[in-house]
Amino acid sequence: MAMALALCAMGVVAAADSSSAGIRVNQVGFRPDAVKTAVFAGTGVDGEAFAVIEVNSGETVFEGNLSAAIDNPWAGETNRVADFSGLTRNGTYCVVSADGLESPAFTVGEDVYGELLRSAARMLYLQRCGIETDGALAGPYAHPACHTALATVWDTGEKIDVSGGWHDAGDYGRYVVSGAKAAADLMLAHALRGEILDDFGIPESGDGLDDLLEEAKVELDWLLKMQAASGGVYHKVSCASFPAFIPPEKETGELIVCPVSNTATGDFAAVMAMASRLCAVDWPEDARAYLDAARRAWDYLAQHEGEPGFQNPDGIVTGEYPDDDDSDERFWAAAELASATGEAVYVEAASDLLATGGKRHGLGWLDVGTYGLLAVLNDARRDEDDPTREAARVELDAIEEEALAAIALNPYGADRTDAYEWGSNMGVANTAALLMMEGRRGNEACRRAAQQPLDYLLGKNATGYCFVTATGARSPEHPHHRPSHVAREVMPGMLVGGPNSGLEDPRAASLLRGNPPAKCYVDDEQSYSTNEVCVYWNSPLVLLLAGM
Ligand code: G3I
Ligand code: 9MR
Ligand code: ZN
Repeated sequence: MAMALALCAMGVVAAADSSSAGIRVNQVGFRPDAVKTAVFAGTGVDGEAFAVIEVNSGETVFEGNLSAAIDNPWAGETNRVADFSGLTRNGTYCVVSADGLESPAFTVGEDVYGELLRSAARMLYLQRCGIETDGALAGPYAHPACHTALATVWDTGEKIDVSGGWHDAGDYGRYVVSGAKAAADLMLAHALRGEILDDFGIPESGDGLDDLLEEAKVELDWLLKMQAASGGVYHKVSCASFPAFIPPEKETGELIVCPVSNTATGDFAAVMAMASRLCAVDWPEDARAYLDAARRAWDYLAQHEGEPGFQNPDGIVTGEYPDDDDSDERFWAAAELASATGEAVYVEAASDLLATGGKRHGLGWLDVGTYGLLAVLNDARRDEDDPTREAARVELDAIEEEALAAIALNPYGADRTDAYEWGSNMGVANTAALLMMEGRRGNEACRRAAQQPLDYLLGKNATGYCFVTATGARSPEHPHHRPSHVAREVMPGMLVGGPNSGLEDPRAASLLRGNPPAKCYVDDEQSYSTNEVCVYWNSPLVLLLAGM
């Protein structure tokens, strides 16, 4: 191991190429008490020795033996796991194999995720729309106020102000269901921390209030503008089609507000009810407005049962976020309104919707049932033996068991094997965040397991990429993201979509055909189905890191 030791000491990092053998590891690091593992891909033999080396001194700080081989057909690899959980001393290290391969460097320390949390949260600030972002805070991504013109409500002459919020992703559309998911994650992050974080480097930093909640409020205050007089909520606002790779203020085509949808209305009611609780102390007037808006959205839903999901109107080709099943959105809305008010109508609705047994899982833009379960379980008004609470507990236990089993099956620790959907990294981050939250509730198995999907996102995966930009030894440099393209410098702290075995864009189809599912990822600006970024992919990462 002498040779490897010398390289490691010089800070040389073996290329973690997806096509070749390598040692994959979380490229950020671990807290001292965490489970710490690296995965050897296509290298090593069963039981062979490996070492962990301190990068600066070259000192061997841990020695262990590889696990037996694990077949990983979903990555087209044979894997062996190197467990170095016994290493608890703070420092910067790399894992070295007997034949001289090295992993990227990582650190062990108490605050290993603090900087990443701030940069992942700051991405949301950099995605803000409708305001000028500050050169001193936003650097190369600063922009003048964008998308401030009045927008036309589809198929009417009506012009309304829907300025504000965040640009969704690599595009500049603003969509209610995805924005609500992102705001919910920030609110959950705010609610679970006992202390305030006030140093993200956003304009509100230093004002004594929690930046997590203040960033969520940016989206909430935009969402308020998306509610129609009927109480229903418009599905989205964007131009008719996606722009070229231009800065946001240069997208000056007509803004079109698309029709109300039930899924947008349900998500809106849920996050507004949530916000009414969390903002009551610091923004009492806003809190009242949020609750009033949530009630009106709920009343709209009550009068609009059984309607089809949103479809892009003729001529509109931006993000569709289609969803024909609004029962999970209704359940989440009822659960949050019950939690905010304790009123019988919402309490009963939540209980009925949970009992009707439809889709009661999901932390995405499409399926949101788990948010409803969390709302029930976090509802301080409910006793331990409240029947709805007990039913929610049973559902959540089943979701967790499934996640733990899936994680155990994949040597890389993602909660999936052969199916990598568009934005698969969001699913992985959601699972990690859920396990983290359950860990904080006292479930030790969940607490420990949350490390696995986090490691996956940060580099312990079949591609060898740390999937967060400007983080770790090897991260995406060419995301599908207009502001990064314009600045000629990748915006830091962005979680890319990750492997998508559906090969849903022409670039992915031409470059990745035949790849095993876990390797259907390419760091190419044109591959929007594997390499785009989104506010609602960053938000579960923020939630996860805030809780770790
Ligand atoms: O629901 C089916 C599921 O039943 C099936 O098993 C699975 C198989 O892969 O596919 C599921 O549908 C997928 C759906 O997402 C839900 O996961 C579709 O194939 C997939 O095409 C769809 O991708 C969405 C994509 O838009 C295209 O509609 C992504 O989730 C969504 O994040 C993405 O969102 C875009 C916006 O439209 C525009 N802004 C950027 C943003 C991110 O790329
Ligand atoms: O930039 C768009 C991205 O935000 C979307 O997620 C993606 C899928 O809807 O579409 C991208 O826009 C592309 C369009 O779909 C096809 N022509 C090229 C556009 C830019 O790459
Ligand atoms: Zn804008």
